[in-house]
Amino acid sequence: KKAHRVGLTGQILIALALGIVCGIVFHYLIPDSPIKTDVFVNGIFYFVGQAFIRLMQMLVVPLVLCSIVCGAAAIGDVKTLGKVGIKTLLFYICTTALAISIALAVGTLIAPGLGVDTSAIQANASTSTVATTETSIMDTLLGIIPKNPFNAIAEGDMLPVIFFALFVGILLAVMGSKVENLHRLFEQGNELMMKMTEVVMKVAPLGVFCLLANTFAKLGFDMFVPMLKYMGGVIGALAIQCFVVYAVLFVVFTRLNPITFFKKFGRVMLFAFSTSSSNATIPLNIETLSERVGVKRRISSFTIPLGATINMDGTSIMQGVAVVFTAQLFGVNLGPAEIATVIATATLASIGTAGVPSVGLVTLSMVFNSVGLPLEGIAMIMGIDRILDMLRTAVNITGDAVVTTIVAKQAGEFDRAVFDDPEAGVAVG
Ligand code: DAS
Repeated sequence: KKAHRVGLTGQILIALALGIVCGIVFHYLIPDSPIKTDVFVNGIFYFVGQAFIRLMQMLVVPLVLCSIVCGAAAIGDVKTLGKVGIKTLLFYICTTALAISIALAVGTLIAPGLGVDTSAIQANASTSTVATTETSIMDTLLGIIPKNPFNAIAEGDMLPVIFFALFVGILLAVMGSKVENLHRLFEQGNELMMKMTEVVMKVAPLGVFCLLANTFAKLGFDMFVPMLKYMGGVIGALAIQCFVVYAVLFVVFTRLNPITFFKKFGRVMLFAFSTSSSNATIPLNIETLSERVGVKRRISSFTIPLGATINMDGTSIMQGVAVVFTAQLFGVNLGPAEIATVIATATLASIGTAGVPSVGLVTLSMVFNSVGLPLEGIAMIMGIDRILDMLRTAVNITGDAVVTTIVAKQAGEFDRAVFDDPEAGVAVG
């Protein structure tokens, strides 16, 4: 399974490189002609690229609806863990809010999208719904409560859908056996949508190739610097979250040495990096925390699977930087209401979506829609997303493990001798 997954990642990375080379060749070496522009750049490349983006968009509403209902139902079970569960939830939500703030700050600081003439891409921007009306924060907050949830679902108006899904999920947990068939229905829907995401990602290499060939054929090398700055911004914010925020939280709340923790936990980060899947990393995460860090399974067996679904700090970092990058690229002004909407949508979306490869990209189109950002911005981001997905998944599961260690130590479910023993769990291999 792992070999297969790396295979898809490898294909996407090759498609990324070939797409850029092809776009550059078209831009600089092939003279303008109807064949070049109508058959290729605005023909095949544009069509296949947009078809791939629409496939990803098709997943958003059903995937987020089912996964947030299931995620909320899992939270609804938090009674079983009581105080520890509530504390875990608070840490998860605070670290995600911190992550987004860091991402928005880094994105604004590095300004990857400024100074690029994207008129060439915007020629097709007719499909983009750039935010025109300045919505007030009051209207934004009121808009979260749906007058008709089915209408919100039909229109893909995601904040009210998320609000309704959270409500349904928590009631499914509270009502228990009375609604077990409905609960099972959402769980099976969630399984189906995660499988559909996996299937759609199989055509990612073709989609990525065409998206990048189209973008670079239009913009040439002008697009290199913004793309590299975008990647630098995401990687920088991920590093701050992982090695500053988590290290500080670890020291403040456990009084233990964070370097010891990262040394023992490194193999889990590597596994998450290579699989791009938090879900796939759950077993190794729980085992490493138990055998090498000293966290009792009674705690981690609940907080790690929960974190893999509702705590995706790395994903929200990518989404925060991507929003700022695209707004800069297309000159969309994000007011306080838009920023609040982005933070709410990205946080709530990351609570819902399960940890499978590229799920952050699926919900990204939802975050863009919530503030009317043009989908052309996604084309650029989608091409290089696989590399960032590997890195942000490693950060996602590290956040889960740091919070779990803090909560376990404070609940007395922590074996200090294991943590202090450099040889602990090494034999486990
Ligand atoms: N790959 C997802 C995960 O497993 C993260 C993402 O797609 O953003 O956490």
